[in-house]
Amino acid sequence: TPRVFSGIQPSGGLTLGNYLGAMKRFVDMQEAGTHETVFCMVDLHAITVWQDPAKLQRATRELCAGFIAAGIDPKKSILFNQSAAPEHAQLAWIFNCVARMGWMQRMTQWKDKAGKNSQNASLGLFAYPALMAADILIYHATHVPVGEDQKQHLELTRDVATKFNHDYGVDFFPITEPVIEGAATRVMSFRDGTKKMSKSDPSDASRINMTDDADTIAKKIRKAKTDPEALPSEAKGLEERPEARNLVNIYAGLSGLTVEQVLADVGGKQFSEFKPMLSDLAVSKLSPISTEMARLMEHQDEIDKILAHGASQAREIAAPILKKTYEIVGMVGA
Ligand code: AQP
Repeated sequence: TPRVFSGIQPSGGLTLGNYLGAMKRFVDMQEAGTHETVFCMVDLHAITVWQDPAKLQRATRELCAGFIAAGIDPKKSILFNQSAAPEHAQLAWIFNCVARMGWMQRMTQWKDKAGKNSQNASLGLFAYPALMAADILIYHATHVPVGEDQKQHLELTRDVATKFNHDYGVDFFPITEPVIEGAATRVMSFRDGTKKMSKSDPSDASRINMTDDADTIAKKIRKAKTDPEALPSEAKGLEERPEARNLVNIYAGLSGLTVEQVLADVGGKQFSEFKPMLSDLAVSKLSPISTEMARLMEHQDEIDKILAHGASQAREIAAPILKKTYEIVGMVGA
């Protein structure tokens, strides 16, 4: 069976962007049953920028709780944290030697996160996409569901696989397809419709956290930046209106309707009328998840057991692929 891999960083709490752009779609893929599904809390990626150790542990467990609360079933999907399967880091080293400096320098995430003082960024942040390629290719995953922001990294994953296969004269690593689908592949900040919603944005009002309560969700949506016009009745009318488009996309993502279907219903309404509708929908979809997350977080030992089991399942797939890679590369004792 073809295999799906995707990951989320435990670099803070989950946001609505992570949920709609990634997690909700992971659940759809698990339920479709057409692929073997492997989902990972990528803790090694998280430490490319400073993480307080105690907070990292908590965020990893909370992310695991989030996966389960959102509908990932550890009996149907492999669910684990990256560092518990050391094959990821081992393959990443090989890929560090395949990928080129110039490829990394072109990555917009590197440019955004390293900022002007890039000499002071970690070497790990620079090499991030090589580790991501390893995460995917250590499972020979063919499909990777992600948000729009990860598209460039997935192209690099394809470049790594192509160059490895070419350099060693093999047809070993698959050329992965990104799966970027749905109405909410790029959820934007509530304060700036041109910036993506992000867990590391210093402004809490810019995002909905999966752990926000109903009042907080309603308040953030009420205060979300908008323009003064009424909603259009066709998607075309959202083109020059990033904030309006964002809220409609979120509505579509949460309801499972298309943007056109949403606009057929709400076109002509003012935001004063649409925002409460969006709040009600968001609360009804997100509250059960946050309640379940909180319940699971009271059973840390169960979370740890699930993660340990997932890691052993993951390693069963990863170990032979790493062994074969070492053989191809010429490592004695592989
Ligand atoms: N705003 C978003 N809209 C749609 N999808 C999103 N994703 C993230 N933000 C949005 C998708 O979520 C998955 C996991 O992301 P990640 O945690 O690995 O890293 P990220 O993309 O860097 O997410 P954040 O929230 O912005 O984290 P920080 O602030 O730590 O960098 C990916 O599939 C991503 O596309």
